[in-house]
Amino acid sequence: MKRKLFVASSLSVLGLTGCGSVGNAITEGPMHKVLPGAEAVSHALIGTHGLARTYADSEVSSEYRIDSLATPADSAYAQDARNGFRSFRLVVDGLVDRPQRLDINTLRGMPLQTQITRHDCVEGWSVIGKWRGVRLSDVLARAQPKIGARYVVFHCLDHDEQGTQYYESLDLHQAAHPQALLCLDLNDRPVAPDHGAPVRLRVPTQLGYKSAKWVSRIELASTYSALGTGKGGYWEDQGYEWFAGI
Ligand SMILES: Nc1nc2c(c(=O)[nH]1)N[C@H]1C(S)=C(S)[C@@H](COP(=O)(O)O)O[C@H]1N2
Ligand SMILES: [Mo]
Repeated sequence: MKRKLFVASSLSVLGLTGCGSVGNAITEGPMHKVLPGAEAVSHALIGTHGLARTYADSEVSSEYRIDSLATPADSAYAQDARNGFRSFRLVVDGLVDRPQRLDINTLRGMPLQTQITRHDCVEGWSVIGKWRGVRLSDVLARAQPKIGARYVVFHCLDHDEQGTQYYESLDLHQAAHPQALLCLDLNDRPVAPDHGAPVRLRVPTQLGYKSAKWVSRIELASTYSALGTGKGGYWEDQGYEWFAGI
């Protein structure tokens, strides 16, 4: 993703062009007033809780490509990785009634979901992986978001060459999706450092850049405008669409 920016907005509707009549109904119908553009089309086609397709074990890709900023290289991360991330705590804070600091054992003790889904990078490649993790909604429920919370912001451990940290965000509605998982395992092994260990988000209903790796803090917020340049994510700040539904 260090290369050129593709036009994410057109990509996110590309997969839907076979359903022109639905698209027209949306742009002309009453839903158009509720949800703008691609988001309206995607919600109409898959429903607000529409599920991403799942695959068989035999369809899992033999190699899972890597696409991100560099894996955290600091000695604390490397040492914790060697120790099974014993010191790691996933912080959940912001507009919540019960801030959380969850260690890996606590996360593994929660109900684990397994899903074999396809990861679609905005640059045009896809891989199928078997992911296991806890539902994002289960983690949020423990923290009890306050009334004013609208967004779920993922703060990550990696940063670019300028020192800018990767971050992403979903709204609470997207975060409640049953396939939005905080993943601990990929293909029956703990997620490798290069794929975002120890905890990485998977949102199979949206383009790959929404699936934040190396998540260390989940912040509930009323807005994301104070972060970065205010667009809701590292790549969004550089021109990608905040809504990346596929
Ligand atoms: N923290 C963080 N998360 C990230 C990225 C990143 O650079 N940093 N890249 C995104 C992009 S563009 C893609 S396609 C996927 C790639 O995940 P993978 O490297 O596990 O295949 O991670 C996403 N999540
Ligand atoms: Mo990507």
